[in-house]
Amino acid sequence: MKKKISMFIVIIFVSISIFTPFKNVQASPQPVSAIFGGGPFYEKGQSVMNDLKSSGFNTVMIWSIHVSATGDLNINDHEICKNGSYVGSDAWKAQWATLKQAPTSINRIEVSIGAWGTPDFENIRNLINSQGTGPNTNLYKNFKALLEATGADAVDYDDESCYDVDSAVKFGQMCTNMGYKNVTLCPYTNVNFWSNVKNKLGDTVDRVYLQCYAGGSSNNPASWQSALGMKVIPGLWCRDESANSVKNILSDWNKSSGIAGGFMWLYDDMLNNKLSTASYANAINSVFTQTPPYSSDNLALNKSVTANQYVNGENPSLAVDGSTTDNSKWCSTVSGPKWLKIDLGKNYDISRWVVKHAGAGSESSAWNTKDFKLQKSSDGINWTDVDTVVGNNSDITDRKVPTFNSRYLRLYITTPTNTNDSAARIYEFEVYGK
Ligand SMILES: [Ca+2]
Repeated sequence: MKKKISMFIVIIFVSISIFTPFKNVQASPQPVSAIFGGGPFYEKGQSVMNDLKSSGFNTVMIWSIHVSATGDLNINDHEICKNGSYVGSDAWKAQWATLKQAPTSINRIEVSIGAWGTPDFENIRNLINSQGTGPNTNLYKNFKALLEATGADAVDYDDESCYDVDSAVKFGQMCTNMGYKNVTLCPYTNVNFWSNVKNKLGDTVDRVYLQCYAGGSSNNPASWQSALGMKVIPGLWCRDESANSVKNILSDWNKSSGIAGGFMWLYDDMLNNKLSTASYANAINSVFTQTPPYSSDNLALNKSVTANQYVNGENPSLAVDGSTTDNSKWCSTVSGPKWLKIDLGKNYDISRWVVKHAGAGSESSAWNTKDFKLQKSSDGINWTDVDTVVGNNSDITDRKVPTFNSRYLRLYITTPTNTNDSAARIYEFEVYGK
């Protein structure tokens, strides 16, 4: 069958608890890095399997499984299941079976059904309407044989034309009843159809692969996530995007709306153009392993601030005014600990704090604050240490901390300088969330 370029894949993650509203659950499965491939997955032998195993992708999607009017199955042009039996190459079956064998990055295999311009889902609809989904039907027996031959974890729907909810749901139930663990969706348009299928199949649908290339190039993952009530895995085409641009695009989507992974379309093109499979897998994986970017919003800026003491003209508000010039600092000369307390006005998630000392304001770096800590409080009265700095002599302290939630913060200084000078000089105190 002729391979068409436009396609979708959707995968949905299972909520870890059906009793918790989905948006709050955010089951935390491994971020998905998936690759779709066609002919080479069947035709090119063990070297392709070895390439996939060492790529860094964790999911392999064999595309496309075609369904004939009688329910027999092809992988692209190759007949693979007929009259209820596997009739494909034995060598391929053995090669394919190595995909999940250690050492490998692959832990999931899916069989992706359909493509642009092929009547696979129309044939599924017609067969189910005329014969049902019983274990003696040719459709059932062939998909069972396909499951045994491929070890697939899920069936993926790349329906681009039929869009019949009833048969799509019955087909999914048939597949999970025979042993496929999940159904995944691969849309590029018609969100209402996919939303209906997802709702009717429930947690069976654990992934949505959203086509964001070709016909789906204008898709916004956030709007699909909102419509489907689950995170999606956006896909990009290696013909259009370098590995670096894949990383940047997915990273932007992940920052703005949080996505469940990414997928690449299409292995065949990578092979033909000598693109590195691993470089694309790394690009996707790096989006989810890098330190989450911090917001550029300084949550302390111009917030209500007090101190246990300050020098005339060098009041606490000068430590949160965003400036390090023109002596814009809080200075305290009280004996003993000196503190600066900020009321953020409400609770925030905080993961980074910054202090700009004397040297950052063009004073002597020897006056940089030496020993101090960040404290948090829920009532502004009782304090808990969050992070402690000892022996600092840098002009700027920039600390990342595990995310905590607080309204009140305190900079608590125990040794104000690296000399005998007893004055604390804080040009700016800043806090950031992710
Ligand atoms: Ca300042």
